Amino acid sequence: MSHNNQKKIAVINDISGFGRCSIAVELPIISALKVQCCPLPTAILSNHTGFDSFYFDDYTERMVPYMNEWEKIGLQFSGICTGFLGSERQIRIVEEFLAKFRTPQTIVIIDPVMGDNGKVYSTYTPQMCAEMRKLVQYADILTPNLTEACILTDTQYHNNWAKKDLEELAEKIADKGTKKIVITGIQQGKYVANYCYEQGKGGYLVRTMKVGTQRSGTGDIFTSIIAADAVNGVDFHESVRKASSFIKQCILKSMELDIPLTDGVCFEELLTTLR
Ligand code: PXL
Repeated sequence: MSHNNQKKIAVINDISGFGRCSIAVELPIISALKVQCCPLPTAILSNHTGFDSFYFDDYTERMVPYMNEWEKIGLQFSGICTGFLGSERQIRIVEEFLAKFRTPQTIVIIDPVMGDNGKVYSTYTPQMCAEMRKLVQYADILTPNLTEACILTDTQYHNNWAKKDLEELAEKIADKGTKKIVITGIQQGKYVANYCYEQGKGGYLVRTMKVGTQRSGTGDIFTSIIAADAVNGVDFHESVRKASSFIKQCILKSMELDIPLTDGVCFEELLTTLR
């Protein structure tokens, strides 16, 4: 008998009580893909920061004693997945977590949550961006959106990317050692594209027909599917296609139910179709 007989992913992210993002979507999505999800909270929010007002309770000081207990129990993780981080100190704690729990078999998935639509999030300082640039060096898989890919590489954000420019952007990130990268949310006319880059295989685009408007939390759904699939040994290309198509279905359902953009997507309606 062992705590480690089933695959587990540690997710280091915030808990937002409303708005369907971070741990609130990672738990159900990763579980639906038959992997045990173990959350380490970074902050507790009443609702995400995309609302005009929110209550924010920083969890930084509690993270170390929390993860020390996991070490005492002897937990081992097939995957470690990081998302929204609230301070420089927190990014360094994530590095400590990796030092304690990462094994040669562990897949580290980093979603460098820093901004969107060409802008850095209001809670993100230049020092945090610098610290995040260090953290991404530990990633086996990195899932930045286009804004974050630009921040990570000091590249000017714009909306008109040729494939060879995307390749250059991904290669700059891959130079730091990341094996697989998917740059999400690239607007291409009627399509929204993801640029995928796999070391040894090169780059390719996965495009889906654009539906509705961008909604919060979709990046967290995307990364959860990529993370669970990675520890399940699913091919990266197939996993990116699956995640994009699932999100598209979720957006369509959210439009049908007339859900506000801030509230994320009503993935619950489709969760049983995910496999
Ligand atoms: O989905 C990214 C995200 C996660 N967590 C919090 C956020 C956001 C994006 O706004 O505010 C608290």
